[in-house]
Amino acid sequence: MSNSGSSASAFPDSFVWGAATASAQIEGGWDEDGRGPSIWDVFCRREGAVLNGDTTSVACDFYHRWKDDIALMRDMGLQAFRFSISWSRIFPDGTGKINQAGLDFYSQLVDELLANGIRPYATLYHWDLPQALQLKGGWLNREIADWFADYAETVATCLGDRVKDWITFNEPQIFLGFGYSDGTHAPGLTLPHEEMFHTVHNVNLAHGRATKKIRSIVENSQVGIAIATKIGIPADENNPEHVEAARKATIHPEWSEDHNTYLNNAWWPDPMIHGRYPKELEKNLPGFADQFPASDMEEICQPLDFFGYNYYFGVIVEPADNEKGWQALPDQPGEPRTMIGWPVHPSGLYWASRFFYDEYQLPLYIFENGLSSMDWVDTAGEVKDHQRIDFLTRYLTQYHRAHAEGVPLAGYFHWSLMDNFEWAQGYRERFGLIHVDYKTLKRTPKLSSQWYSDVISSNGELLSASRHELK
Ligand code: PNW
Repeated sequence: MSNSGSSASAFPDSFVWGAATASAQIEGGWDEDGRGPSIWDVFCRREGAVLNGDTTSVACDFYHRWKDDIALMRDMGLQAFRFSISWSRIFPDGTGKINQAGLDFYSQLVDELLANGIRPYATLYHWDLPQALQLKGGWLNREIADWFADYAETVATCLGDRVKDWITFNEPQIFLGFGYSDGTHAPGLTLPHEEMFHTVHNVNLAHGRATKKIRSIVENSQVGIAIATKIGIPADENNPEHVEAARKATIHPEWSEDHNTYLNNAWWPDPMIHGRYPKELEKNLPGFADQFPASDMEEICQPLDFFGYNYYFGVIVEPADNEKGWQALPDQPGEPRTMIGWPVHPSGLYWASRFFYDEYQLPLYIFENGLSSMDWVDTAGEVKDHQRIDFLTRYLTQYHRAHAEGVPLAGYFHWSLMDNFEWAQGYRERFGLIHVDYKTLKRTPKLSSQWYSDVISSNGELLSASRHELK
């Protein structure tokens, strides 16, 4: 297959290099300029909900420091910045009256990004639902599809002349699976499957209606999603049966009694892109999908421009003589793990890209990839995060492998631009290219940000210089 990059070791010419963040994780300013509370502002004040009682109140103070942070992005040579919009900054009550100061904040942010040559990618929903809407049932209430579409319309009308790249939802798997099923994320609910699938369906409907609005308002829009992933990685990649077992583990949902049911990839993209739910829904909740008007699926299934996914680690699998046709291999003693405890699985980026492209036939973006590491400012005043550089070298090399085999790759966004509020883990985990001292809010670009800058300016060619035994 052809390789459209300028050289065999580069990424495609049109490839976009960026870094990602989310409003609740970086902004702070939680009650400033008319903003209403989100479910995370409420949840983090609940005793025992977040490690050390950490809160979203100040976070990285991006709400006040965004200009300086954009200067750091420019110095790093970032081509794109993925940020999310805080719904309750725009609609303090979730619906109804618009808070102009909230719109102005994002409008100025976008202007400053563009003035610095950085392409804005806006995520409409990265988990911080207005608390006022939670009190009306949140994602359980079918009306949320219209609330979300109205919010999307307002934001697209304000920013759409300058923002062309739109992501409706970030990781429905996690905000529903953790937030509504196992209760470890906001709003902390533990609903049974019969109720959970209403939240699944309402997110899908909200996505469809918002996508239609964005397309009608924004000229030359690019719209898609960013899903979380559970990726099957073949134990023996030279064995085609292992590859097929891994494909099944990646594409077909598993059903279990707990929130793991929602970690599967297909519940959202199957209806959004194929216009149908996976057959496992009918099998486990017979008749569930029939209760909705047939027109729902037409609304959900809108043309999309890209398939975005976030990847951190996968599951190593082999074929098995069971109903699903595969089984996971046990953890290996002493296998590499990041600070948060996740294993290091670079080749999942290659397999995910292949499997998702085969299944959904859309150009791919990685909207998040990275690690939390044991980063601190050393006695020389620097953060020498060699492990991040090694981790990213391995993962990006596997992403490039998919490109070399002809899978259309649109871009890569590092998670995250800077250390930030890692949800229930509070500020303990550091995922950034830039270190943040939460006492002083001082930023220190880590060694990896210089390295990433060189990767970007060489369009990935730099990676091949250190490519050895990278699997
Ligand atoms: C993503 N898992 O969450 C989110 O999109 C980010 O906001 C977050 O900071 C980042 O990844 C790092 O956690 C995830 O358990 C949460 O596999 C949990 C999982 C994956 C992603």
